[in-house]
Amino acid sequence: MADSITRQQLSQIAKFSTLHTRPEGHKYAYGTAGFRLLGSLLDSVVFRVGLLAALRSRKLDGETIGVMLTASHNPPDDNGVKLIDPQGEMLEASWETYATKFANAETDDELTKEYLAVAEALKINLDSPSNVIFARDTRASGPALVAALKDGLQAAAADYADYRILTTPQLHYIVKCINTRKTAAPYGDPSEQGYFDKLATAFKIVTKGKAKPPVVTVDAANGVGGPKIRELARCIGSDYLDINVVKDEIDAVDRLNFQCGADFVKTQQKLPVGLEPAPFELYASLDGDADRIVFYYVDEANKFHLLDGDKIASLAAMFIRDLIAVSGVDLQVGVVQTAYANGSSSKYLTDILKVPITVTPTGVKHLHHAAQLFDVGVYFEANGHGTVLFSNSAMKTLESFEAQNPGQQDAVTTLLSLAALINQTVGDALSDLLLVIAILSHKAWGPNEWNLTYTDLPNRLVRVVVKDRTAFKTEDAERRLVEPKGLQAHIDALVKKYKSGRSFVRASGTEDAVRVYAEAATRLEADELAVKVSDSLKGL
Ligand code: 16G
Ligand code: MG
Repeated sequence: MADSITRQQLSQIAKFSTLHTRPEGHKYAYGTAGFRLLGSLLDSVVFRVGLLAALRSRKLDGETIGVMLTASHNPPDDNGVKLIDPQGEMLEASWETYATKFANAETDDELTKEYLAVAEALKINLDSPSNVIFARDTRASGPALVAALKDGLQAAAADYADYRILTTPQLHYIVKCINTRKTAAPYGDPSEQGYFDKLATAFKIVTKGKAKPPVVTVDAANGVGGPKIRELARCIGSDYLDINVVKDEIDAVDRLNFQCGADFVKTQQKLPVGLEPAPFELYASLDGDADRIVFYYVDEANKFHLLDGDKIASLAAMFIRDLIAVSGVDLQVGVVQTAYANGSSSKYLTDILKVPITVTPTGVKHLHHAAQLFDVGVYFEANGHGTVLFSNSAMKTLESFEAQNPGQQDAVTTLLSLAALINQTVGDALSDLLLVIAILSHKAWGPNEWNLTYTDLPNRLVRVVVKDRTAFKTEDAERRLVEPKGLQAHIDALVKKYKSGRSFVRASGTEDAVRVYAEAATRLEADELAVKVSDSLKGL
């Protein structure tokens, strides 16, 4: 390692670090969603993430790494930061430990030591190129955190580019575009306009000659998704897409995710406050960084019906399965779910669509990796985060397929355009919105017809505070408890008493609590089962 370069970098890091001191006594952890907490506690963390991003790029021969500043669906005062790997995927898990170590280094001296230790352990040449790009959502704490990030990148001598305000999936897209630019399969133009154009072009091809898509009203959670959806709609044109955007006050910073947005609608199972829906029209809500979406509508009695991630996955799997059948290509579509997937959706996929299902633990990275094992892998968490992945070999099969008739050709063209329409890096509310609208247009369906594909079992989710959530150990993709001993047998006995009953308990990965999920044939029974299982945790 060139010693003078190393010394110079370490002294720069020490110097800049004094401008971004770590608040005393706070323990940071890089979790499934990166670092996420009050924006006012993140300055030193973001500075240090800049250092880590620089190292990560150097470790990967100068490939571009992304850094996204966002706290997604959290309240306005929170913020967060996460790293994006070169193919637009989430940071490799082994690096989460380094991120946590960097964030918790007590002194400047300890920080430079950690930096050097990682460089040495992974044989990283500190004199080699490093490329980082970053963006932020609309939160008030964003600009100051960008300044901290730039200091970190500068201290570590990385080249960087500021993409300003983007949705999280847009940044994932741009990272992948940059890193595939000179390969045989470039992902797209590495710019926001490139992103809009790619989606707009694909949407127009997929919906060509089909029924006029249903009008959709989108609640943008007063976040970054609002202006981006308008821009996207402008690129598509009003002849192809009829869209209203509401809850798009990005300047009213305290309204972000407040009484609206995907998380509010999904967890409260009700409309965003102030929305007055027309019966049987389609509505959707995004979260604060536009990587989640749920749909809904009201019927003639003004009853609310939620079309969540399970419903999106089922719709997409059905559509893609049918296209594959018509085209005659030899590809298999599969669906990845978690334990939270409604039992009716799993039954519909298995018994009616005859599509294979894999169940993984909660958390996007688990679903994403499992989906990569199918030719076409559909994954959605019930909360509305998800996408559809086309494997490289599936793309090759489709691209080289010689259709025997116009029907087959049509189906293959639609499948290829879907692969362009659907963000291949991460769940993307804008791309998922277009996917759903395109499918509804093909089927000439409104939200009610979509909802009728299967009926959700009533379900209840309960948060229970326990003495030690780490005492709750699970197996079988979190569906069964191994410890505390004996508890699973007790749950099994309770579940048996309910028609279509199912219940599981798992420790939350984001809060100090455990979660109880229960579903059963009727609302009353689902609630009762949830209460009984929760009661059995008393004293634990
Ligand atoms: C994180 C996960 C999300 C999961 C949630 C579960 C990512 C990017 N996010 O937000 O997928 O649904 O945790 O939270 O993986 P819980 O463990 O508290 O139930
Ligand atoms: Mg989000």
